[in-house]
Amino acid sequence: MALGGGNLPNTRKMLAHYLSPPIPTGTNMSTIPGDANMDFEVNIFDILAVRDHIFGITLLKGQAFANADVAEEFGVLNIFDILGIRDIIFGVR
Ligand SMILES: [Ca+2]
Ligand SMILES: [Ca+2]
Repeated sequence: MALGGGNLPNTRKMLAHYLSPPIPTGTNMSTIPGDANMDFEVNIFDILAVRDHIFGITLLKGQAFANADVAEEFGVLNIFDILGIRDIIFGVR
């Protein structure tokens, strides 16, 4: 198979897209404390998301991590964040 020069521009375009994927704008991103799964609600599913993170099943990243990190120690997700989210759900904090 010859190297198809005609396909090159498209390949480069795809590569550029791969290297710099569109970054979601802040306008539609949840920053609600406790909203670990970024669906604009704080409920049991956020606790499950933090549990999955702690168990290494599905790691939370970026804003999801920041939302989930509601209790000390900050920068770390652990049982205290689960308790903190529970308190948010029950409205006691
Ligand atoms: Ca949520
Ligand atoms: Ca924490």
